[in-house]
Amino acid sequence: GHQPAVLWFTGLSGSGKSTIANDVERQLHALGAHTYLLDGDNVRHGLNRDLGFTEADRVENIRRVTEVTRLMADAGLIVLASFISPFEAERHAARELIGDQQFVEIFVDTALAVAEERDPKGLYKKARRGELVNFTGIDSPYEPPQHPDIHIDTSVTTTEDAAIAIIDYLRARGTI
Ligand code: GGZ
Repeated sequence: GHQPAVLWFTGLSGSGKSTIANDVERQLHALGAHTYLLDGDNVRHGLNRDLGFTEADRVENIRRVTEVTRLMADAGLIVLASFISPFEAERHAARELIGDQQFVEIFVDTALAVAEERDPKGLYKKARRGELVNFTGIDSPYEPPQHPDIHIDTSVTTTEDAAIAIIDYLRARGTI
């Protein structure tokens, strides 16, 4: 059987973390694993609708998400969490709560210039114009993980290869 786990994707807006997480989830399903993917789309419109993008609100966003991932892992799921999660302290707290055994930190490492060039929602453009404040990478910090379990350099790794590397890692760890 599969072991519960929390796959924690961190990276800039536009880094590709949700695309990779979706691909990993699809492959996990194909292997018969029970999964749930948490991201800004299904959390910030519901559970965390009271939160914005100040430092304090991001801290609280990640704190609540961390608690939810723990509940879901306790229920036996392989949880995929895809959030910018810009601060080292909250990612560390997530690892502490979930436990090293189940927590997998995946750094989707994309240069700011590349994420900004993609800009699928035009948010970077708005941030540069000053129409959106506290935007990660522009006027809000991103602290890169120093020791992620998996480091994906998107300048040399495709989405497909990244997903395969993550699946291989989970096999080697005995999660799947
Ligand atoms: C960063 C923002 C902001 C600001 C709206 N800064 O690329 P997206 O659009 O679809 O994903 C981003 C998402 C980030 O939410 P998270 O919950 O992952 O952030 S955090 O972990 O820091 O709490 C982006 C959109 O929300 N978005 N305003 N100011 N991203």
